[in-house]
Amino acid sequence: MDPVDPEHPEERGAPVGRRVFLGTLGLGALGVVAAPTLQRGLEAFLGSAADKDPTGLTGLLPNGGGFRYYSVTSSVPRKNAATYRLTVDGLVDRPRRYTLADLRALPQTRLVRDVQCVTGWRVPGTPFEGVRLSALLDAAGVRATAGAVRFTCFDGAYSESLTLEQARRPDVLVALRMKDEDLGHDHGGPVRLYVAPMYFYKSAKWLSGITVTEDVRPGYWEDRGYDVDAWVGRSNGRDDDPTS
Ligand SMILES: Nc1nc2c(c(=O)[nH]1)N[C@H]1C(S)=C(S)[C@@H](COP(=O)(O)O)O[C@H]1N2
Ligand SMILES: [Mo]
Repeated sequence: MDPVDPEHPEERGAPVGRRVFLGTLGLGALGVVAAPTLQRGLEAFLGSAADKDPTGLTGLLPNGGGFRYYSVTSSVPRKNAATYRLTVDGLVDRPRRYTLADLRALPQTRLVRDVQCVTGWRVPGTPFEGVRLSALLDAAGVRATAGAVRFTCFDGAYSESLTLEQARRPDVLVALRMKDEDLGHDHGGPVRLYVAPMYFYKSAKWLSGITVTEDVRPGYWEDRGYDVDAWVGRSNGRDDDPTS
């Protein structure tokens, strides 16, 4: 069987393309040695190459922090402080709509934990900062019949969910910053979910909706086989060290 990254099913059945790709990558790595000033361009190349690397080998190269840039859609609209909105609705007494300025004005929590993707890559000690999801839920007034939270994204495709108990953990953030900088577009900015104790697919990028529901509704990847309860080291048949 091909070692296909399940997050990039479009690579399936293209083994020749992969060999060609790895050959190209080898030349790129030589370029770093020969001409360090090309590093920036190489990082940009590796950033996009990692998206298409089903072998995971790009993760071993100096590509600026070990993150991969994932999106299940081919393009995502850009949102900024003027255009971004986050809605909180569903089984709540006080539905709300937040601007970026609204979110920035709320108390911020900073956490430093490892990031672990279910496909294997891990990034040590990454600061995330934002508003505790529990604070937004409390502000909305969750009704007694509620049991879960569903997250939707302005890419128009991705979704995630948590039980209410998971959502209320203090290490679950509506994140505005990563690595002590405002969250950039590629990493899901201006606002993404950050679920520290779970595999990174739980941390929905380009977050636009928080809907309180009765039951957990499986998210995008969960519909395609990932575990709904995504604790790092205790799900998806993996034994990684916990992240939180
Ligand atoms: N909207 C959206 N959120 C997403 C994804 C995605 O494709 N779209 N991928 C998930 C997966 S599988 C991972 S590993 C992380 C990747 O985050 P990064 O691109 O900032 O490294 O985002 C998660 N959140
Ligand atoms: Mo992932």
